[in-house]
Amino acid sequence: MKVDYSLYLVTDSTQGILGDRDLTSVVQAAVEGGVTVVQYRDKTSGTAELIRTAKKLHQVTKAASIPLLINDRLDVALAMGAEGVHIGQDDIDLPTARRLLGKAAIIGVTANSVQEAVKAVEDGADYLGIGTVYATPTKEDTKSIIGPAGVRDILTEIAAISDNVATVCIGGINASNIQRVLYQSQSRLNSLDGVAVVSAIMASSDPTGAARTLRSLIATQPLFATIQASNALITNVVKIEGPRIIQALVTQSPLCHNMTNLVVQNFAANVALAIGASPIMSNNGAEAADLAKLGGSLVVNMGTVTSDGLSNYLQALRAYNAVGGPTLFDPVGAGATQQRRDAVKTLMAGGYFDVIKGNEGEIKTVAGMAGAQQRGVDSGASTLSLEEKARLVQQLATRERNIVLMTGKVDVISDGRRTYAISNGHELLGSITGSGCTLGTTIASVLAVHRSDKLLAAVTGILLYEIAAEQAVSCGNAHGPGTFIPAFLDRLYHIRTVDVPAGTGFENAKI
Ligand code: 3NM
Ligand code: MG
Repeated sequence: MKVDYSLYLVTDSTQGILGDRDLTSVVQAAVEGGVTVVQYRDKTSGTAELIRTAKKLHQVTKAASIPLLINDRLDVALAMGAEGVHIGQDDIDLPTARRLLGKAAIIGVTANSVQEAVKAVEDGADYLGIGTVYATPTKEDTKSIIGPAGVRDILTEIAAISDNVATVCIGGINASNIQRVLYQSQSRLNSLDGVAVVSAIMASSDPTGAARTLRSLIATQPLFATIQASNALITNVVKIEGPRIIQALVTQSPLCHNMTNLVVQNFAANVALAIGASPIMSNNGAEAADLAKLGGSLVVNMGTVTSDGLSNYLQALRAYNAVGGPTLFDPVGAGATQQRRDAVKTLMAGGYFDVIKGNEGEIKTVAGMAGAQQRGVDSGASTLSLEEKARLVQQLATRERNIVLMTGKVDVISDGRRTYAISNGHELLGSITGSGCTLGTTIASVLAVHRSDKLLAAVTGILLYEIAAEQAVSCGNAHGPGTFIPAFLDRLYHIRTVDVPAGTGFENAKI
């Protein structure tokens, strides 16, 4: 039997989710919405009741020609003739289950780690339920939260040993994250066959509509997905294309929505104006959905985190993700406190960032490196060689399937395939406040007008910014931090008024 695993519904055994609704009619409604597999999972009912309910569910699934699988209870599956079972790591072992149920039965296994996955595949599992992706109130005794990157590690490993085991992921998946999880978990060799959910359908007051929405989200690419991952070399391309992209920035004047800290709000708005973008400084998540529709980009600068701020960031991030608006994350001082480390995790689990930009300490924290304790929001002493930086940045970009920029005397940027070091800029940028934050504003502004190759857009933003800093000093108007700021803003402003590409200074790109 060829099974379509794309939308796999697991029923819930607690009364909480179901309320006073009848299980069979909720499943019936979900099947009408396009669920492709049903697993009957019931940890509380007695055996006779389990068999009775399973028979009723089987009527529903048979009518729709989709399989019904029973969680854990082979006896129930055998008694009522289900198409198969799902077994957890603490349930009966797979070889025994296979011997009892026969070759034709569908047998799925929960896998929490690469080891569990490999073992299940070697033992002949038909599919794997990979999780827990995100913490979920539906199952509180989950072993470890592995995120989309953990799912991808498993997919990568099993691709080497089998090309016919199916895979679904489970845990905290819903309409707000399903596309991103599918996108970020995709490995070079394979991708998930589907997604398993409990509450996203079972807890909905409209299970048909919920299933239909999930099906259509599964069938389409998220809007933030790069249309085609580019392999174009940027080194020379950016010297010609960069100035053209800056021209587009000036012509289109895209909105650049900044959720940033009080210290840099004014400076960031001035930088955005100087380069031709239209800044809005708003930390209010409630208006993000309206702003996201205006076609611009979002900067989330975690300058000062409060729980209130965090939910505003999440609301905005989801709004921009929903319309495919470019998003940039500046995890300011990420490693300084536990609160900030938690905020990083919450934000990255809550939405997709096209670019993560930070100094060495911040990027180490985001990558989850041990010992990344920061003292303040400054990066502290550098401990990595350029080669180590490049490897870390490349790995993090691969993990998140986005672009990662580590700023410093030499900036290192990667989209996971292409990694570059850029050594433009001036040391006076290190003597003024907000220079890192406003680089984020600049990159996000460029991304708003150039999305087909986001790495090219980000490198263009860096060069625009850093070459302007060099010119501010070389034209003789900057004598220290005080005079540097106006001279820098003037150069940023000037760069858009010159002939393209001559006069932009992009020929001085050190990439
Ligand atoms: N198994 P929801 S997580 C049944 O990690 C189950 O193996 C999990 O529920 C695992 O879609 C889970 O409501 C519950 O988050 C998933
Ligand atoms: Mg189990």
